[in-house]
Amino acid sequence: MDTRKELALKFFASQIRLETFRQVANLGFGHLPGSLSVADLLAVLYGSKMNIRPEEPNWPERDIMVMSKGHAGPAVYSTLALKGYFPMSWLSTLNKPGTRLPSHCDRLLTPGVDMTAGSLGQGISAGLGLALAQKVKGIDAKTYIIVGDGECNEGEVWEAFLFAPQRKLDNVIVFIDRNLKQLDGTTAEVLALGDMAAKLEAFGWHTQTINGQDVLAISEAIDAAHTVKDRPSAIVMNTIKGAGVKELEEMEINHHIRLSPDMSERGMKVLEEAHAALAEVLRENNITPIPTALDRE
Ligand SMILES: Cc1ncc(C[n+]2csc(CCOP(=O)(O)OP(=O)(O)O)c2C)c(N)n1
Ligand SMILES: [Mg+2]
Repeated sequence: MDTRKELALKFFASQIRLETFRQVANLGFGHLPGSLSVADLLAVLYGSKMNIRPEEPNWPERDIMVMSKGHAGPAVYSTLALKGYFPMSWLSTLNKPGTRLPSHCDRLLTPGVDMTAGSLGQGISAGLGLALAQKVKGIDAKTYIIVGDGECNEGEVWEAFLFAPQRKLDNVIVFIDRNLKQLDGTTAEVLALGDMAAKLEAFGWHTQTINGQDVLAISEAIDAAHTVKDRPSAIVMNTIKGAGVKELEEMEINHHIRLSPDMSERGMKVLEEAHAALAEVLRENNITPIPTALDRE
């Protein structure tokens, strides 16, 4: 991938961060840090990899994305709104009565959400079922599944880790968001996972370990995974819970947070400045941003 594409993806990721922060700040509380750690991955998937039709969310031949750590809904909604699945104005309804954007992803409520999740462990299993269905139906498409590291404490996840190699699901990439934190502590304290890549390798997966905040590394790892035949791929992404907003990154317990008006203002300022700086780099280098719904507003 050339530098120009990388910068366009960085810009898209920063837009996703900004809209994600805005949604949660508007509500006043939510799973913001765990949403920010996957912003770069969502930017790469929806900005350059996935074969999708936002105007036809249920197109049978689409690539599928399952946010198994369903509490990262706000990051998914920002991405989907920017891609044009539904109006940007829905973002201000996050988790409010009557909303179509609940705190956790729900496929029956939100256009573009391929699988309901929130009860940790279930999304990966359901996602592998969707990937198997693609194979059975002869659909040449991919399934991307995003799993939390704390989520990997669920036994069901390990059942899924056994299932995918057995079925040779080479249309699947599972991303492990290795931000080292759980709900009320570090993953090491709660139930240590050890070397996830080595464990998955032993289970028969093709594995890679990357910096999950680096759009170039993410893009290259996905391309490498797509060359693998007859076995599923896992990408362990070393990430930071709260990535992009130092104040959130540095909070010790930062799973579900309450945002004071001051914190909201400080966070928005940081993200807006970062976004404006990237916009300037794009302008100076005559780089076309990834098209989003904001272009039409
Ligand atoms: C089956 C189940 N048990 C417990 C919870 C409560 N819970 C919600 S998020 C969370 C921690 C998840 O940690 P991780 O997967 O690492 O998420 P991230 O750090 O990416 O936010 C827990 C225990 C749940 N949603 N589902
Ligand atoms: Mg975690």
